[in-house]
Parts: sequence; C-alpha cells; structure tokens
Amino acid sequence: MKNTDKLFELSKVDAVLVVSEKNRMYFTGFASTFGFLVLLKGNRNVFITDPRYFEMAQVLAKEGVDVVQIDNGTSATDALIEVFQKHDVKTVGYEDNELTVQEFGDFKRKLTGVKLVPVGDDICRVRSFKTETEIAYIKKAQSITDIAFSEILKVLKPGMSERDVQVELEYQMAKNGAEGLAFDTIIASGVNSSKPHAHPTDKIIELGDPVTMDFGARYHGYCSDMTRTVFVGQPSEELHKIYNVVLLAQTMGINNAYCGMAGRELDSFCREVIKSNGYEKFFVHSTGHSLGIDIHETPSASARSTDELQAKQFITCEPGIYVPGVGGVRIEDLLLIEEDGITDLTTSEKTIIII
Ligand SMILES: [Mn+2]
Repeated sequence: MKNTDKLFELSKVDAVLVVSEKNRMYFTGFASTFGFLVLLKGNRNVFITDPRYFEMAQVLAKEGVDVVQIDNGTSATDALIEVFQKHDVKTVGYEDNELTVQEFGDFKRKLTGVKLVPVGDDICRVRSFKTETEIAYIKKAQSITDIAFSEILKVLKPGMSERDVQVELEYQMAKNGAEGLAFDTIIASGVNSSKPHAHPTDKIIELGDPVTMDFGARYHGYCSDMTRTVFVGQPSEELHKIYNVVLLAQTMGINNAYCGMAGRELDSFCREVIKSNGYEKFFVHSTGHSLGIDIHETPSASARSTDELQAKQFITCEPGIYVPGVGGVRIEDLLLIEEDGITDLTTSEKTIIII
C-alpha cells in the first residue's frame, strides 16, 4: 500500500473512497477489476472485494489492510456504511474525475450519514510525485521503447505500410519486456505526418517520406512515451529545415528546463524557437505532459500551465511542426525532474536520421 499521509494533508477528509481501477491499482499496487478501497487517516485502510480477488488481497492483509469479502448476497454500499460507522467517518472524499454520473448518484443516495467531498485533484497531485519504485518502472518502460526504436531502424524501408511499422514496433516492445502498450501507437508517414495524432493506415511508405512514430510501452502498469520522425530517403528542403527547427526547439526546452519552473516556461522555451523561425501557427499542441499509470497526468507544460514542475515528477518535451500538404515533425523525450537537475530518459538519437 502507498502511504496516504500526503493525500489526507491535502484533502482534509476523514476517509477517501477509491473506486476506479487505476487509483485502486495506484494505492494497492495490483490490478483488480472489482473492489472498493477505503483509505483512512494514519494508513489504516480497508479493501472490500469479492471472492475473485480475496486471495490476492491477502497481500494487503499482510500489510495491515483490513480485507472485507462480500458475495452475491451482500451489497458493497452496506459494507461501506459499516466501515464508515466503525471508524466514525463523517466526510468521504470521492473521485469526481473518475466516477460516472450514475455511480456518483448511487453513492449519494445510498451512503447516508456521510458527506461526499470531491478529491480527484488531490489524488492526481499525490500521484504526480513518483516513488523510487515507480521511477524505476517508468525508466524500464522507456528503455524498452528506446530498444524498439533501434530495432525498427534496422527494418524500416520504402514499401512497408504504416501498419507494418506499427506491428513491428509493438512486437519489439513486447519482445523486450513490455506487458502492453502505453497508448495506441501513432505512425504517420508522408502527408499523413502533418496530422499530429494520425492512426496507422495501409498507406505505403515512399522514398522521401517523413515517418513519425509516437509510441510507448507499459511496464508494471506504468507508461513510457517517445516520438521520433525519421526520413526514408532524402527529405525535401523544407522538411529538412522543419526537422532542424523542431530539434533546436526541443533542445532549448530540455537544456533550459529546471526544477521548480512553471509548465508554461518549458512550453515557451520551445515555442519561442518555433515562432522565431516562422512556424508558430503550425505548432498546434502543448509542449508536454506527465505520465504514470495514465499516459497523460499532471503536471502539464502548455502555454497556460501554471503547474510547477517539481522533483520526482515527469514531463515530456515534445514540440512539433505540422504543415498540411508538406508534412510534419515531432521529437519527444521523457524527462525526470530532480532537485539537482533534469534527466533525459530517452536515449535514442535525435540528429536527423535518413534511412
Ligand atoms: Mn507524449
């Protein structure tokens, strides 16, 4: 179980009811499709589950978590009410950013005697600071991603389809230890590359095409994320220039990044380079985001982000330029912020690659 002191410091409630799979995974450290986790102050927690997870939940029992088993005959809300009464809980934090309107309505109607307080933002805040174990998982996920990239460079050639590239990249991630994907792989070649989040198609990669690959692995539930644009054959003069502008923008972002900066500062380090080269209106998304169990977590690095980027947080740095009819380039690295500086976890080559 994760330590929950920080969450109670932020949320000022008596208990937090965790219902979503990802937050249950975050706090308990294992995946389950059903269960109610009640966090209580002082790291005294209760896990309500059914027989499918009772055995797995014994891991939590060993850590001092109260494991309550319910079956078809008992209702989870009755079990919750019992827990709240037993521990004299008056205010219950709930995941306002995860519950459906129906789930919330149900809780509001059935959990009489307690006040429900939204704590979704507090949970996101707590999740944004990674433990050493989480950092190790994310580093491993990123190293799998880097290996897959080096493998794709060995086989990428004209005549392959975007789908072929997708399948090969995903195979290489699985082969090198990924348990799954962090998100749907993006492969965008030629004119498709001007669409930042294009899905892979049957389009055949032709000589001179840029190929943007945005992909990530999942390891122990944690995501990685990287993007490279490579060229299959000589790019046009304009695309060559665009590549160098994006690379310079990203380099400026990474080199100027520091612990304690605002998200919008990182964004502006990159955006200013793109602006001064005349491509401002073609940089259509923000510079970066954090990740963890989710591929997009707080903090973010957008033009308006006031999030402070602090030690033990991750942020991507991924400027891009997308010119319709010409093509696009994006370069994305994953950064770990620490007191004494920034570590770029993405080791793959960034100087222009022409296959
Ligand atoms: Mn990303």
